[in-house]
Amino acid sequence: MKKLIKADEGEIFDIELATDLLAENERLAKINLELLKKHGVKAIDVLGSVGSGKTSLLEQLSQSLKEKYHIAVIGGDLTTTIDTDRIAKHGVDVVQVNTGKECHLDANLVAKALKEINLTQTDLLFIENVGNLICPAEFPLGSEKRIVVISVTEGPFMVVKHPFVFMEADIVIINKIDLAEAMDVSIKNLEKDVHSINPRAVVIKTNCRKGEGIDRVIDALNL
Ligand SMILES: Nc1nc2c(ncn2[C@@H]2O[C@H](COP(=O)(O)OP(=O)(O)OP(=O)(O)O)[C@@H](O)[C@H]2O)c(=O)[nH]1
Ligand SMILES: [Mg+2]
Repeated sequence: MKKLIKADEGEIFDIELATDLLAENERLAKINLELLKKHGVKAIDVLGSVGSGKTSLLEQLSQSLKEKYHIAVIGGDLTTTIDTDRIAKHGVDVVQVNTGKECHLDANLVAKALKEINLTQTDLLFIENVGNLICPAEFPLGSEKRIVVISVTEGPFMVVKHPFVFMEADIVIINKIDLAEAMDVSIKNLEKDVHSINPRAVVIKTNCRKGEGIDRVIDALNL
């Protein structure tokens, strides 16, 4: 026998506090966006599940774009500085935000991080969120564009199981294409799943370890 329980909107824990929290986050995200615009900084969110290749993508983008733009990266991670240490090696500015137990960045944390960045001399800001396809979707940070990174090693149902994060994506990266055959995952089907949720999303296949497909990401960002 198979049973399904669906929570109704507003049920149990979905109380006013949550609504207020999301509204307050949205208000702060707008302030971040204004501040970034005022300084001419183009900000791009990078979301994706754990280990999908977010930091590898940012290493590739930093390496390719650092001569043309002054780049800053905010890295969200529960407790470590591993990712921002990797990115800093490419000669760009980094700010690590440790969220402790929180599974996502929020606009308030990003506002704090922005205070640590010289916005006047920054052209491009990438924000790597905590690895997670669920919570970050609900918390805008003040960016202009959203990249979602998935990889074939997460299996064939990654997209259909997490529709919300894909609805707001401008670019969806299907990473680790070198492992698709070994994982027996159809890249074509993943792409179809993305477009059935969000027809306007640009889908790009990459191998972020080797730099394959990075040029297309740069084109899609109009950089
Ligand atoms: N084979 C292969 N490995 C990759 C590719 N991209 C990233 N990796 C590897 O996958 C692992 C995780 O990559 P990261 O870039 O750290 O992933 P992440 O999404 O930043 O991970 P978290 O921040 O921990 O969620 C690393 O060992 C990378 O070298 C790829 O295209 N192909
Ligand atoms: Mg990372």
